[in-house]
Amino acid sequence: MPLVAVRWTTVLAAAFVAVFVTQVGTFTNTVGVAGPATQVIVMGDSLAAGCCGIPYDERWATIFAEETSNDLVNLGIGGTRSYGLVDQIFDWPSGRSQSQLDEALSLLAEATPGAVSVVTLGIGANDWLWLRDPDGTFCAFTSTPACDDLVAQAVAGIEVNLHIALTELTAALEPDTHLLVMTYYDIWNQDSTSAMNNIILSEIAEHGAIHVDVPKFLSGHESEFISDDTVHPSTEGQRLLANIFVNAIPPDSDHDGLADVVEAQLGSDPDMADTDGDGLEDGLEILVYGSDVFDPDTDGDGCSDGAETSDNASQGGLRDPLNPWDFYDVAGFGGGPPDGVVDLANDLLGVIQHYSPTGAAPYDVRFDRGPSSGPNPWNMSAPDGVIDLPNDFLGIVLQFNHRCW
Ligand SMILES: [Ca+2]
Ligand SMILES: [Ca+2]
Ligand SMILES: [Ca+2]
Ligand SMILES: [Ca+2]
Repeated sequence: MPLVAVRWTTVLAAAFVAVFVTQVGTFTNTVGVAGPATQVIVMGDSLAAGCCGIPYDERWATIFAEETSNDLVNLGIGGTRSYGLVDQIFDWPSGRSQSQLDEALSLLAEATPGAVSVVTLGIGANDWLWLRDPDGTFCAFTSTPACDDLVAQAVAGIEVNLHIALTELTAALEPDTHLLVMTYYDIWNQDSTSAMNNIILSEIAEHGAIHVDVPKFLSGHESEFISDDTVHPSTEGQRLLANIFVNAIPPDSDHDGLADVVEAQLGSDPDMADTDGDGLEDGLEILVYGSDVFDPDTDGDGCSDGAETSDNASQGGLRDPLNPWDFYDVAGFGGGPPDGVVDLANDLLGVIQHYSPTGAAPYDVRFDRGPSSGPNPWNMSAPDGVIDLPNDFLGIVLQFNHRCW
C-alpha cells in the first residue's frame, strides 16, 4: 500500500489536535449525553483494552469517554478473538466469571434506563492475524493456498461470532443507545482485512449499528499513526481513533466523518462533504491532514489540498497540504505568478540562472528550496539561503513537468 506523503510535524499535529479536541469538547453536551452518570461500554481486543506502553489516559477509549462525558467501562481484552468475545471466560488476569459479551449483557440488564449512552465494539483482526499454515508461514504476511483456506475459515468464524454478538447486543440495548462498530485499517494482509471488513459491514447493516470507519482515516497513514509494533496505534493514532469514534455519533448528514455538531462548531457545511470543493473531504482535512476546510489550497503553493494528498505525483500528489515548498512552480509565463506547471522556461531555467551555491548574487528566494524532508525528492523544505545543485537543480528536475491547480 502506498504511503501518502504527509509529513506534518508532531508539533503541528499536537497543536492541531489540541484545537480540535477543544472544539469537540464543547459539543459533547449537545449529543444527548446526560451528564456524568452515563456510561460508555467498550468491547474488543487490545485496540479497545489498550496496550503496549500507551498510558491509560492516552488510550482512545479513555479519550473517547472523556470527550463524550461518559464514564468508561472498558471490557476489552488484549489478544482476544471473536470466539473469545462470545465464549471465553478470562478468569486470569481479569478475574471474570463471564465472557466479554455476557458481561456487557449483564451490565446492560442491570443499568438504569438511559445509563448506557454508547457501546463500542471492535473485534476480528486477531482471528487471522496470527495464523500460520502447516509449513509455519505467517499468513498475515504471505498468501499461500493453505493460508488462504485458514484465513477464509477465520473470516467465516468472525461472521458467526459477530452475528451472535450484535444480535444479542441490539436486543439488549435501549433504542437511543448508540452501538458503534469499527472496521479495521489494513495491518498486513490487505485481502484478509477487506474480507473481514466486508463481513463487519454487512453485520452492521443487518443490525442497524453505526459504522466507525477507521480505515477511511488511517489507511495510507500508518507511518504517522501506527506504533513501532506495526499493529497498534501510537499516541497520535489513539487520539485519531478517539476523534473518529466521537465523530461517528450521529448524525453525520454528509457522511464525511465529522458529526453535524462538530461541523456546526467549525462552521463547515454539514450537508456538503467537501466544504471548500478541493477534492478532500472535511473529515480527512480535520482529522488527518490538519488542513483548512475553507481554503482549497491551505499552504498557498498553487496546488489544491485534494491534489496534494492524491497519489498521482505528476498531478501534484504525494505532497503535503501544509508544506508550501513541495511544488516547485516558480513563475508563470512572462515571469508572472506561478502557472501551475513545473516547466523548463520559467522554473528550471530560472533556477539555473540563479544558481549560486555560495549564496552570492543573483540570489532570488523564489528559486530556492531546502533539502527534501522525504519520502520523495520533491517533498522539499523551506529556502535555505543558497541555490545549489542537490536541493534546487535536482529538486526541480525531479518534479519537472509536474502540474497542479
Ligand atoms: Ca459531516
Ligand atoms: Ca475540502
Ligand atoms: Ca497547496
Ligand atoms: Ca504543499
